[in-house]
Amino acid sequence: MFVGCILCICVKCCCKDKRKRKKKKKLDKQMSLMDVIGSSNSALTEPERDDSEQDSSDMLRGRLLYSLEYNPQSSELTVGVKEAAELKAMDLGGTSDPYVKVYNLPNNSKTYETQVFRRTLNPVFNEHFKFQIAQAELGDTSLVLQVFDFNRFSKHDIIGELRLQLGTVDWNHVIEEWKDLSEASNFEENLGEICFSLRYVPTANKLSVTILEAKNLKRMDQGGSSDPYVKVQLIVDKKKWKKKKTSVKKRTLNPYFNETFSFEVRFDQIQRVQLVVSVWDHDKMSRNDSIGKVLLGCGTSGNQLRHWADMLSNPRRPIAQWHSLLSAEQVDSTLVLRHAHRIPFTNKTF
Ligand SMILES: [Ca+2]
Ligand SMILES: [Ca+2]
Repeated sequence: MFVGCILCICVKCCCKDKRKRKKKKKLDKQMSLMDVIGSSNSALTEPERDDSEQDSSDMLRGRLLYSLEYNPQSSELTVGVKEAAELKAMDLGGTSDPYVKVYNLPNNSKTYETQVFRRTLNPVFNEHFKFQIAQAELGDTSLVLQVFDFNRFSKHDIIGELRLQLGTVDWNHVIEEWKDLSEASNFEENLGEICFSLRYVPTANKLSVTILEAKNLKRMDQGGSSDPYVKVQLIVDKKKWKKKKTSVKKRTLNPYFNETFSFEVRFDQIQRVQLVVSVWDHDKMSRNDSIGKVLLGCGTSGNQLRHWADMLSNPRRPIAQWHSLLSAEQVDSTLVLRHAHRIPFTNKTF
């Protein structure tokens, strides 16, 4: 079943991009091979290389050996980053300086990094990282392992990544396996996270949004920093409605705001409201750049929908939550494509 789920994920990811068709073929082949040999989750499986792919060198990013273990008593996920093999050479001279970044989505409250190994394509990391994740949240969590090439004087290059949906994992065994790295989806690049609280008071027709803080924001300026501020916007029936802004925090990637904005939203409107929280980099000399956005309200899903629903089911109480920022294009496409995806609530809530 685990193998089947992995196959589904792989097929889903790969179908998105025609260029990845070859890769899909290869993964299918590997998966069916694993099926045939009946490899269990606990077994150390080493996928066979497919010779037909040797000529398309840009597809080969290398592979990673990782382990996963979950302790439900302590709600602790232990991720082992063991070793990588045949990594793609990113530097002149045919080598790389690899390290691995580990975090989980959507609640990436913690990002770990391994040590950097200089000039090798086959690093042995043997490092373990622990995350606190409640058992009930495992199903919605994806673990991201990204292999980077360290560069002293320029931006680090991403070599490849693994995205593991923890909901499909059989936790009865310790998992340890090799997987081929995929091309990193820059669609979901790490833009940073934002924490804000929502409070709805139906009797006062008041929606309050408190922008608390942000962290690990993307560097937008030459000096390696950003000047962040946050815009809060309400949208009703696809029409932009009301907008407020925080102050600008100079030269920081981890700003603290604690600024509250209140909007008048009637009880009959709250089901049709969408809230866009966007983080911007202020620039004195040029147009301000968008760092990332979060969309809440009807038509959203996962973590965003949960926060909105928590607010609705706890009237008068401020509910704070962290969110990963998404790219502006990603959020705008959701806005256009949204359906009337109503949040279930009952009158007894109010
Ligand atoms: Ca390098
Ligand atoms: Ca700036």
